Amino acid sequence: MKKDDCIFCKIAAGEIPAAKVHEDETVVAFEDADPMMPVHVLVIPKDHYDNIADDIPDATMASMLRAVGTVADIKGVRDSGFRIIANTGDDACQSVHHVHLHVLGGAQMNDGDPCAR
Ligand code: DGP
Repeated sequence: MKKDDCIFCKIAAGEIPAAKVHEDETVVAFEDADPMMPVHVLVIPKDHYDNIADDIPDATMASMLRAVGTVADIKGVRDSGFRIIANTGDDACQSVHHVHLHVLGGAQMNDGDPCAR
């Protein structure tokens, strides 16, 4: 499913460019346009869901989480450590309403930060 006027749907479909890190039949991972850390990759499903609390099929959820490990390997942060964040809704400052996991790493973090927007 694709949603009109969703920028991440357009990235998933290749209609607008993104620096892709990983892709399979279910998910795409690409560099965040405004990185907060040396490693800042977004993992999205190709199908549109508004946020992590949407009615996401189990297989799609599993693919997203599996992709996190793949991204960590590709970006070289599996051993050093990384953080995943899913901003959800207004209180969490979700700005793009297509579910995405921020994969953040590449530098020492402190408790409580970074809060991905
Ligand atoms: P959030 O605030 O959790 O909804 O994060 C949305 C992220 O998406 C934010 O870190 C910036 C990123 N972003 C927004 N538009 C684009 C885009 O067109 N391309 C890429 N690569 N990233 C984008």
